[in-house]
Amino acid sequence: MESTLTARDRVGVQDFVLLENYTSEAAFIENLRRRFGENLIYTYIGSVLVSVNPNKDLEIYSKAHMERYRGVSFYEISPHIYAVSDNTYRAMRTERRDQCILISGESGAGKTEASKKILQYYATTCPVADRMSTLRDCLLQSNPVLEAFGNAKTLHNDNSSRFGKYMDVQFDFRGAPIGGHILNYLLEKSRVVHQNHGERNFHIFYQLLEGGEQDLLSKLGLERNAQKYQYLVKVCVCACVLMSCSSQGCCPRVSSINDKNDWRTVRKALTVIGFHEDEVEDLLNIIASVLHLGNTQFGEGKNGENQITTEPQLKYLSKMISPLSFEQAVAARDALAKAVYGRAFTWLVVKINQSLAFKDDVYNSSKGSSSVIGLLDIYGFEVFQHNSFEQFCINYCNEKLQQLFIELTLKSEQEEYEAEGITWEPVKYFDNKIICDLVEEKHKGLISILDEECLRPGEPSDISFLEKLEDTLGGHAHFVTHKLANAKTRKAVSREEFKLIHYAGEVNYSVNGFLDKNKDLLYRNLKEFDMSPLCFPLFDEALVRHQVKYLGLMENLRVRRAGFAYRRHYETFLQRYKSLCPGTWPNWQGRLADGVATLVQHLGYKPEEYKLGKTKIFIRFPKTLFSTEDSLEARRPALVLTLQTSW
Ligand code: AOV
Ligand code: MG
Repeated sequence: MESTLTARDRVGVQDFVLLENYTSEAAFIENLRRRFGENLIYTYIGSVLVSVNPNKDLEIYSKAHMERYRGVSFYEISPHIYAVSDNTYRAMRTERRDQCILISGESGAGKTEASKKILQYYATTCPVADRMSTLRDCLLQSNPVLEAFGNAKTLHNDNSSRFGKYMDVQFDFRGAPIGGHILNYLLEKSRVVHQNHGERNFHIFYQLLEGGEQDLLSKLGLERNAQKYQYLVKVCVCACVLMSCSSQGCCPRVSSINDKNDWRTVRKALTVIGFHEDEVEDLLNIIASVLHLGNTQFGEGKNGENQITTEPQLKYLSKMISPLSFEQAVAARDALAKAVYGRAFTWLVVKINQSLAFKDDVYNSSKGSSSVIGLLDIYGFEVFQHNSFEQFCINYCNEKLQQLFIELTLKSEQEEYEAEGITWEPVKYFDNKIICDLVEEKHKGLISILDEECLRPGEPSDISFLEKLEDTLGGHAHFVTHKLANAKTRKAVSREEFKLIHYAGEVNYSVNGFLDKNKDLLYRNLKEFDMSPLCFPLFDEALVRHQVKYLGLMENLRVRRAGFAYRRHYETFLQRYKSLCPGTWPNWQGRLADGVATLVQHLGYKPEEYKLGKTKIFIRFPKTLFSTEDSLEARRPALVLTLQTSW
């Protein structure tokens, strides 16, 4: 007994639902800390996986680990991202419904790593459909390529995603991956021409310069020295001066990044995905042209007009982006660099999607019977010293994701109990809809006001936009500006900023550049989601407490603790398990609810283990359903087919 207690004291509980003092935030954090101290980075809250970033390699992702989680019930084995992956996969197969894994957390918390682990799990453990083995490699190799072009070092994360990614993996009727599709959201293009001090441009620039063969660099007119390129190191004299940022990134070398090795990985990955040599050449030409563009400088001509004064750049630019005239390049160098890079990124995603696409001419038999697992990995909530339009978009995106999380785990859960007539003590939680509305409401939300200001005739400016915001949103509990603040808080917001009180904390946004940056954007709505791994960075108690609070984990736990792990429509439940009870087998003739009551009585369910609603049965503990599943499994005869041969 004593040793059991000691072990439990040491490693904590693997599901917060089992926490004795489940309403105490201190107990919640203590449990996380104990587990983290034992390198146990994963803990459940019911079907939600909470993950704490270890920031070191733990040996828990081997093929042997994957095998351990295959086909094993969620609660029989310690929590892991593989358990979520496997559970989602099995749900897709048994329920024949599309599934989605939603990953949320602050910048640097481990979302992208989690999404890669999930993909690796499927690539390793799923059966391989006929002639589809290359798809597996394409799925895996799409990551280093997209990260090279879409990730960068920021102050929060050396490999920060600067675009949102939603990936669908399509499976055939046997559960083999047969196709994939990537949707990319809002690449942070401004990074091409400007990075804050201590940050870098997209990885690919440094990879090419560090790892590219000498012949290749010569052909592209590049030198193997990042310091030579303004977009990688220049002293910044543009709008960011207003944000008191005195210099560009200035950190080509980062100890955690090996650009030379990464270059080799990316080069190989491009080939595996199916890029032809000439396509790779085109892509690298574009990357080089962006660097040349950055070095293009302007000088005054004889008649006072601006002229490009850097001839070598002109030579390469004219070769590489021939459809564009020099005049256009001169007029909008940075805008051009961003547009060129943005288009190259879009083209890259299109190409990857072509190689991942389900080719029904190759594999016709699964047509119409496939299912999909979606994987959402966005850029995490971020707060820098200076936040601009990019952070506004990123944080709004996280705000929406949080709303979805609330919707799935708190709101819909409680609404369902109510609709089914299950007795229930509602759990209060903070609904961030009020902040989403502040940003997105038609006509009076922040985005509408911004769009209107962009289209308004006359001379709209970032400051006139700020004034419109003050007129329309003044008085809103989550919106503050210098003018609107009281004497005590005024200092905390400058005259060119507005402050949003997000679910995850307060952020000051500088309006400088908002109008220009808004002009080339596209928003997309997110789709339905299901299971939810959440992630935290490094064990800093204050940081962890902050995230536990804003992610609503305590409320989530309370709902889970009081709630029911599983629910099934009477018909589905009866259909699946009726063979386990002579009273319901082969066909139940009466009311479905009575059939289910007969069945669970025969199975020996105790009254506290379940409740019967209007249309569904609610089962409190997963182990109850698992033991029923086990009984079903035990009844299934093993099938052995023998063939007679005549020779
Ligand atoms: P993010 O995706 O959540 O941030 P990442 O997944 O890129 O964060 O993780 C940041 C870094 O933390 C990684 O580069 C790893 O070094 C480390 N890390 C994360 N998860 C693990 C793990 N399970 N084991 C070991 N190290 C890990 V951002 O994209 O910035 O929002 O925009
Ligand atoms: Mg990421």
